[in-house]
Amino acid sequence: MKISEAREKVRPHLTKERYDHSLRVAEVAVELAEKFGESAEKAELAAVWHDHAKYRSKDELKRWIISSRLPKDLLDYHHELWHGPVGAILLEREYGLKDKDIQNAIHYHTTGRANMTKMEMIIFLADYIEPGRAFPGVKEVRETAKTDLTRSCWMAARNTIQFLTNKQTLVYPDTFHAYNDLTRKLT
Ligand code: DGI
Ligand code: FE
Ligand code: FE
Ligand code: FE
Repeated sequence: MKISEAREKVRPHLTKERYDHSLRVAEVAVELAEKFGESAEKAELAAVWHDHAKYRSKDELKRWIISSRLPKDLLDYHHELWHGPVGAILLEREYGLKDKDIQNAIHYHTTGRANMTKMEMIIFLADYIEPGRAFPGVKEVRETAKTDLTRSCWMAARNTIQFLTNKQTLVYPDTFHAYNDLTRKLT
C-alpha cells in the first residue's frame, strides 16, 4: 500500500487533531527507522495507521475482541487499550494490508510487550515522543531517542507506569512485561 493511499483511508476515521498526531508519529518513525536500521516505508505505514481504530465505538471494539483471536483479558482493562489490537486486525480484514511487522507494531503501540521487535519499539516510541506530546519527562526521552532505542523505550514504559500508578489505574500485564524486559536489556 502506498503512503498516500494510507493517509486518505485513515483520515476520515480521525479528528483533525488525531490525524495530525498520526502524521507527526510517521515523521518521527521514519527518522527512527533510518537511524536504527529498520524499513522506513513500513514504519511510515504503521505510524499512519496506528490509531485508525481509536474512534470506533466501545461496543464495536468489544465485539471484535470477542469474535477474533485477540486476548480476552483486554476486556478486563480500560477500553483505551483496545484500539491498537483491534486496529491491527481491521487493517487486514477491512483494508487488505497483511503485514506482520506493521500489524504487530500497531497492536502493541499502547502497551508494548516483552521482546518487542525493532519496528514495535519504533512505533511505541514515536507515539510517545512526537513533537505534539507534552508528557512530564518527554524531553529527556526525546534526547535519549537520538542514540539509544532500548533505553528510550524503557524510559517511556517507566514514565507510563508511573503515570498510571499515580492515578490509581489498572496496568495491563504487557505494559509491565515491556518494562521488565527492557530493564533486563539495559546496558
Ligand atoms: O492513542 P494515543 O493517545 O496516541 O496513545 P496510546 O495509544 O499510546 O495511549 C493511550 C493511553 O493509554 C495513554 O493515556 C496511556 C494509556 N495506557 C498505556 N498503557 C496502559 C494505559 N492505560 C491503562 N489503563 N493501562 C495500561 O497498561
Ligand atoms: Fe494509540
Ligand atoms: Fe503510546
Ligand atoms: Fe497515537
